[in-house]
Amino acid sequence: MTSLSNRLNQSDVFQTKTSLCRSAVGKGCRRVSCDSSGSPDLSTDVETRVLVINTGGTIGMILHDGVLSPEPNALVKTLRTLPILHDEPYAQRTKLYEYYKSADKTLVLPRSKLDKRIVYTFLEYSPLLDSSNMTPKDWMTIGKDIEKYYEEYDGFVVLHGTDTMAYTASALSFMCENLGKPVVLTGSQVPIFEMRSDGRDNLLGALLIAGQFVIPEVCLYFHHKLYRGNRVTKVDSGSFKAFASPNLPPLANFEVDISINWDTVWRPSITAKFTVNTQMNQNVGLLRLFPGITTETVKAFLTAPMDGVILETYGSGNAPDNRQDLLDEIRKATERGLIIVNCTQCLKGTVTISYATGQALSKAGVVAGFDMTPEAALSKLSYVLAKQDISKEEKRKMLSRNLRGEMVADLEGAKLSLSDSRFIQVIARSLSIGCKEELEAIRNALTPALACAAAKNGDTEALEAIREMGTDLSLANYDGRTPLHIAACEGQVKVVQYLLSKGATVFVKDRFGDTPLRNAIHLRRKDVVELLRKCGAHLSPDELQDTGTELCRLAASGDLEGLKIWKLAGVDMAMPGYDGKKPTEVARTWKHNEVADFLLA
Ligand code: ASN
Repeated sequence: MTSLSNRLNQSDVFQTKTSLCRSAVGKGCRRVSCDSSGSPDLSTDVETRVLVINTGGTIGMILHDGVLSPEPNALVKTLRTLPILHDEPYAQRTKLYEYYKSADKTLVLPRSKLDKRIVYTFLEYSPLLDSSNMTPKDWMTIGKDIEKYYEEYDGFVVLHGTDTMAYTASALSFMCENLGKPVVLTGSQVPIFEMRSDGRDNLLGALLIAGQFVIPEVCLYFHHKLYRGNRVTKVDSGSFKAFASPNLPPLANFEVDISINWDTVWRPSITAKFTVNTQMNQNVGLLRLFPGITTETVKAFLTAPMDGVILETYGSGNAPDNRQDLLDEIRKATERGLIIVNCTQCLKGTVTISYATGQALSKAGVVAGFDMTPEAALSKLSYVLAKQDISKEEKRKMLSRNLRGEMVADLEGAKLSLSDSRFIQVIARSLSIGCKEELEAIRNALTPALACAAAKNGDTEALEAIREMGTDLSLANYDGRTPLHIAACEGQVKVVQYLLSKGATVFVKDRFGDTPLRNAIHLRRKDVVELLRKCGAHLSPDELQDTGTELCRLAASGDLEGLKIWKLAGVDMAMPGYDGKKPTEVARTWKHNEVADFLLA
């Protein structure tokens, strides 16, 4: 690793490297080594990058004539003056602004407990919106920006008003298909410019998540808790604790320590690249039942252009079964092809068919929405209905399936509990351990090491047994290396395939800053590189730092096979080396014409 002082002395090398890092909302990431006085190599800060998309909301509002409204270009200026949210001495010492070329939009947090430096860059929308003014078009803009900058950042924070944040979070969770990085929505109840504001804490928490933990979900961070985005609802307009997630415990709690509930983190179970699907059907609506609702109201609501309706019912999904008029309207609508999803009006709980009143709706063709929030149900309906290539019946099936952890369907939840695991029981017995917390502690201590060993040996059966204990197969060992790192190094293709199909994250970096893809490239595991790429793996800007030089080295030695692997990994083969020369030029100089032709092709 190059020390900062070395790098600064070699200004030409520095220039070459900065050319990797483009302007405004830009590319690039560094590893910087220096202590607070600027001496080299006493400690190492790994920088991670977060893109902060500012859409508006109270967090950046200012009082004008007695009312709050969003203030353009104010947030970054204020944050720059707050040491807890920006370390200006570090920025100066490490020439941060020269490196990222976006001085006016880039800030850096003080070093975190995990020795990370989170460098964050703002992308501010214009106009900034109160979230009450937001529409699906704004969700699409956010989704598209996440897609556009996906490879340049380790995570994303979306600053948003609280009023409709639960809708945006739900919609983004469906739009983002095969998400592999954290997207964290946050905002505040009081503007960040005021003395007593929750905005500073909320922004800091969201940045710490997005910059340090590979939680591949659209989440919402508020008042010391990280929630799954499609599980939240705004419950209090006058409290800092504005959100609740009634049917799912938080993904993380920020107390003295940050504790992540890894078992709850949602992971996609198919191997495909990240994409953003912005097609949403807007002919959807929410109809809340109430005693005495008239047939005319129901009929009017269920007519064209409506394509789908969330019916908010009583208790565990009940509607009056003594109102044949209502049930007839509902049945006629579903027979016409309208999709109706049953969600409960209760804040907590699920739709079941334990009552005759609930069964009446399912007989009328209504799909059970189980424990979805109305916000999640509405955006899921909008997302599913917009799909062009599937039939009505498939859409109905899709709606009753869990797509992004938005619900627990009745047949799910068959997961083995920790106490069902024979393996853990044997260990627990020999250690005379009985209580749940102690069992969990053993599991957490043992399983990462066991899973890594199984990955090395190509033992997918053992991995499956470990997974059945309820263990997250993305957990890392003492070196921050996950089973996927190990399998990638060893070229265990079957294991890689298995892990990816179980949602193992491709973006986790070990303590040397390396992803499984980087490991596979170095050890020339062609099949593994291919598989990882299929899942959307890419080298981070940090990992790409010295790639040009590596390509030139391979070109100089005529190592065609080595170069092919880098190409397979999606790397730009024209990246210059430390001296600005491109690999093709180097290959020609050394008369490796076949290599030069390959590089040009
Ligand atoms: N009206 C604001 C908004 O949703 C409320 C807030 O952010 N606290 O934009």
